[in-house]
Amino acid sequence: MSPPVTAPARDRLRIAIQKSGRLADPARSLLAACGLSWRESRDRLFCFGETLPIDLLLVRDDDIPGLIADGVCDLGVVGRNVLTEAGLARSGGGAPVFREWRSLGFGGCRLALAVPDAWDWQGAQQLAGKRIATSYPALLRQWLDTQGIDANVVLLSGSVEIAPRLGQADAICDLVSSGATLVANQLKAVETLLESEAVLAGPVGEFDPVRAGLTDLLMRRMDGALRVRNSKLLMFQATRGLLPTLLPMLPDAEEPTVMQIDGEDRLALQALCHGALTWQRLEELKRAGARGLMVLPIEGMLA
Ligand code: PRT
Ligand code: ZN
Repeated sequence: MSPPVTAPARDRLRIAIQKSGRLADPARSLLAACGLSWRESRDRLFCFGETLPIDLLLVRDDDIPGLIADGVCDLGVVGRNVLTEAGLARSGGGAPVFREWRSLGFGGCRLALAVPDAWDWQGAQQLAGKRIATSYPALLRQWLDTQGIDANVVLLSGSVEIAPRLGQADAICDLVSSGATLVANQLKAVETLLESEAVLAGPVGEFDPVRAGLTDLLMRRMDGALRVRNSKLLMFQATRGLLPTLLPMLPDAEEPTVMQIDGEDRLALQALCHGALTWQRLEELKRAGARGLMVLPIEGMLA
């Protein structure tokens, strides 16, 4: 029996992100918010980690699952749509190949089945014997199987939405975010196959101790960065009697820190708010008796 193949021990972690495209900037900003900084190679394909031994490889998003599966990269920021399609294609529906470490909250879209506006959609059985154009053949075949439908999958690498007008297909299965592309092509979404967003992905297997330690550190920082991304610290003063009115008005707030001032019932409060602290909300709080309202940005958080 041949020995198991394991990735060679490396003392640096390597993360693949999209070089350019929808996920490139948000992926970099998130990693920078985790305290990483890099020195870029001249060809702008490799970024050497300076603050931590965590390097970036800048590639096409479609290449990221393969780079992870082959052990060239340890982690990658990629759309769930791309990761799931590649996972199904590699595993044939068997044991999973990839692990989603975190959902990252950007790059949101859905993989949808769309048909011409003129169709009176009654359900999936209408697709029997029809041609469906897609760049996601494995996800589409899996969905068709669960529906018990025999249809022809037409593989296209781009411009899927014009396939029905060109007579290449009867329906399509493609990513939708605002829906404007479907409308422009006289199509309508009728089924959702997958809800997607950018994820931090890795292999299902374990890392060696050094990379496992770096991954743990990165996850802790990323959880903090994801948590505070849209959060603000609200500071204000109020009398104790007003708390039952004021606290429910705080947008998606954590339990506030309350400090007594003046030895009386006058309090200073600070609350971490995850919801939007609009001018309107601040004015409402002031009308309800809050004083000295101050909103502060949050740089980082470690639970
Ligand atoms: O060069 P590279 O291969 O790296 O980039 P790419 O052109 O393949 O990818 P890119 O940057 O377009 O998308 C990267 C990832 O962003 C995708 O894999 C998704 O996870 C995510 N994402 C989010 C989207 C969309 N929203 C999206 N709307 N990817 C593509 N679209 C396309 C869709 O294919 C369709 O053509 O936008 C059109 C529909 O948009 P609406 O707003 O009209 O519905
Ligand atoms: Zn791509």
